Amino acid sequence: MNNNKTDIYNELILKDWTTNINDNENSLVQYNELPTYETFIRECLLKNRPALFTAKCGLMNQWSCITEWLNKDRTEPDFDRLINLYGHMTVPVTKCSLNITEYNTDENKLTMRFDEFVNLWRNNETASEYYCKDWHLQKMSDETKSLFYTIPIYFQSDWLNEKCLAENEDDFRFVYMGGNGTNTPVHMDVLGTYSWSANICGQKRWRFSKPYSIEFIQQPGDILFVPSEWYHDVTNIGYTISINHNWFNAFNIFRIWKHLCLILDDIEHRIEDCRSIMSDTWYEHCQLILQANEGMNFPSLYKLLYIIAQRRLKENNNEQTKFDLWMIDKLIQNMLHTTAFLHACDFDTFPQRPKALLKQIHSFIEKQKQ
Ligand SMILES: O=C(O)CCC(=O)C(=O)O
Repeated sequence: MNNNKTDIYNELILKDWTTNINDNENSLVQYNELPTYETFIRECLLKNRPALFTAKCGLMNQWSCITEWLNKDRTEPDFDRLINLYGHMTVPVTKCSLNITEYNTDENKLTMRFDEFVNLWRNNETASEYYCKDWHLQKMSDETKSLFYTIPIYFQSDWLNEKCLAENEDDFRFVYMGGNGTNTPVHMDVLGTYSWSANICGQKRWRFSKPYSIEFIQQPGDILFVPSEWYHDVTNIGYTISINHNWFNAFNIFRIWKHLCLILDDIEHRIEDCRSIMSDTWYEHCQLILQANEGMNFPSLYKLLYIIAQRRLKENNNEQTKFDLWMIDKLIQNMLHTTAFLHACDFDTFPQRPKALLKQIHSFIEKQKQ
């Protein structure tokens, strides 16, 4: 079944699908069998609603990390094998303790050799403290050509990682390994992105707290879709391994843009008093702070849109290509009406000026109509 084929894109373009989706679905969709991609779009992406693909869907059945990383009965990590495979690598580790509830503070972050981490992990069965997280293992493994999982179709349209891989930059594809009680405090994902989290072993207790409270346990073999801008915290139960991506695409790109605009507003307020002394460079300075805080600013978001657009323009025309280009067009037009974008960006330094890119997209779309 090619469940990627769908007419929904034309329908959304015709309706001029508004990007202001209200998060008014307060429950988790549970899939025990595979929905079509179109069903997932309608039930989750358009409604910004969380979904759990349970192990019954079999999305992870063929993943080699299950056979490579777990013991024979697939209940726990095969610690020795993991050390054999990755023991020499340096990994990011967070020291979890009950009195640190703030998300992503530097004071509890460290790095260590992976074999050192595994020994701490395996010897603290009941009360683990060290959580190996945000490990870019897939990117490192790409170099040795060993792919240990495949991305389910529902999450394949991913502009963020597509751009990072095309530009050979740090990506947003992570492996997490931790013991009982290790946790990630309440947060919203970086830039307001979506995430998906596939549980390889152990259990994870998820709590969504905003905009709605939902609590549930993710079992091994379950994959969770986390919508944009939903606050959540996660606690591991037992020896837990998971794979997780942050991502965005045509369905939440306006949320990313609005998120950047909101953070910029805040930055502008905070350094308003320097405005008169900095005059010309004040807008640029705000963008520098935005980039430092969020890992993205207006010029770098534009560059991402340019890269995705150029890749789509080279593709065979299909409905999804057209939809992606249509959304990029909408967003760039919106950016061109934003004062800070016009003031802070030197279009001469861009790989292509925004108006020229819009023209190229329009002529591609017109050509397809003929
Ligand atoms: O698994 C974790 O500890 C955190 C994962 C998470 O926050 C996410 O996938 O958005």
